[in-house]
Amino acid sequence: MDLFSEQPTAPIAIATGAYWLPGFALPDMAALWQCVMQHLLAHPAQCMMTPMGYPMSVATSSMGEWGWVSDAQSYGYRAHNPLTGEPWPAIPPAILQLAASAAAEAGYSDFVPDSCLMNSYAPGSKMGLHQDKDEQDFSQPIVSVSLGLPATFMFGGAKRSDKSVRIPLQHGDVVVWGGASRRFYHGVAVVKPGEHALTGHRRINLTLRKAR
Ligand SMILES: O=C(O)CCC(=O)C(=O)O
Ligand SMILES: [Mn+2]
Repeated sequence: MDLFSEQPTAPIAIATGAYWLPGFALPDMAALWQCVMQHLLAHPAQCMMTPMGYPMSVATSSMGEWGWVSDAQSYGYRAHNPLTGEPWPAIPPAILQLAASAAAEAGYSDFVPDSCLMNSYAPGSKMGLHQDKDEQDFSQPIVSVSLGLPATFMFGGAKRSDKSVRIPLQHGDVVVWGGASRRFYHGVAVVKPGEHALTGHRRINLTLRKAR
């Protein structure tokens, strides 16, 4: 398998304003992976605590002006890594460019995220259905990039009980949602055991958002 040079295919609408872009990140994968690896060396992903008192299933780290964090008191955007007290490092240009071009491909021009959450899924981890609603400006879309192990992304509607479509995300796929579906429920089913030639025994997701 060639890890870097496979070609993307056309966007697929999964809901109003929401698109699956299979393979969109593949042409930029070498630069992207370099950024991810470098970042995780300095800011390892950690399973943060939730205010409910449980560790999150997914390990997280952040880049950008605002990092998404959770602790025993609350969750939301913070300018500093709680583990080091340092500001989060800037989002590298290669990732900003990928986010802007994926957003444009889905019809959202001029997307400039100020937050890049890095989710690291070991086999057995998952993310339950939730809305992304800690941001101030819902006119901006969300760009979500998948690396490594495959996963089933569930994308529902405005209500938790709405039926979800199940998207079989692969390494290099991007999902973009905004407009009418900006606050739609979504989640990730339990990641199955496996090994990916680039990421090893994990799936990594980059979620780019405009937090403030
Ligand atoms: O891992 C994914 O594909 C989705 C992540 C997500 O929804 C989030 O971090 O809010
Ligand atoms: Mn989310």
